[in-house]
Amino acid sequence: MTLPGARTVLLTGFDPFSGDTINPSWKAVSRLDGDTIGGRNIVAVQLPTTFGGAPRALRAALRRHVPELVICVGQAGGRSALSLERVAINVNDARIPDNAGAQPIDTPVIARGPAAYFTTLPIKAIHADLLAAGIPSEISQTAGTFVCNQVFYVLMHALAGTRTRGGFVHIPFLPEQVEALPGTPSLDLDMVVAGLRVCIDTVLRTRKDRPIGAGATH
Ligand code: PCA
Repeated sequence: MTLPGARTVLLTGFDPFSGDTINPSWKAVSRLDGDTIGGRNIVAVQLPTTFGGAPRALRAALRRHVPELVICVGQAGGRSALSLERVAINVNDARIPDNAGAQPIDTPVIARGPAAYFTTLPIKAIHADLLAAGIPSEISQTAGTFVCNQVFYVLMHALAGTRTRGGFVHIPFLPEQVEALPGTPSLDLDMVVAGLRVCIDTVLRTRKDRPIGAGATH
């Protein structure tokens, strides 16, 4: 149920890429479309997994929904937890072609933009709340150099200097994607959706992040 006049939380997910037929990021965020969390309306928008199309679609969604909070979500096959991204970097370096066949190598996301942007989500508080809820979570120091990092960078560039908070969460494969990939981790869709609810709820309740150690030595 949408609340008339309530503020909006924008979630984005991607279409399938790299020959896959599903993308868990869209499956998860579309489940939350139309829900209310913390008195906010949740809107889910799908972005194409293309360097050319994703920034345009994201900017259009920001203009249309004027959100208070934005969480972009993408698949990170091989990871085993909700992966809370700390930093977006100003480089595209595609290991595989995107869905339009583009494969940029060492190009800036935004010419003359800063080298990087930090998330403005309280990722340590989210991490603690996810673990307390029994949902696997990790802090990630890199969102890669493919379309997800690009979208994360474009998001933070668009939000810079505004009061709207935003960030990026990578999620594992779903169990059905790893049936033929023994040893590859996966996470149930229900668990991912529950985790995204925790992310939103924690952001809305947290102004200043908690100083919880969750760094990496490499
Ligand atoms: N994951 C890719 C792009 C789309 C997606 O879901 C990435 O991590 O860049």
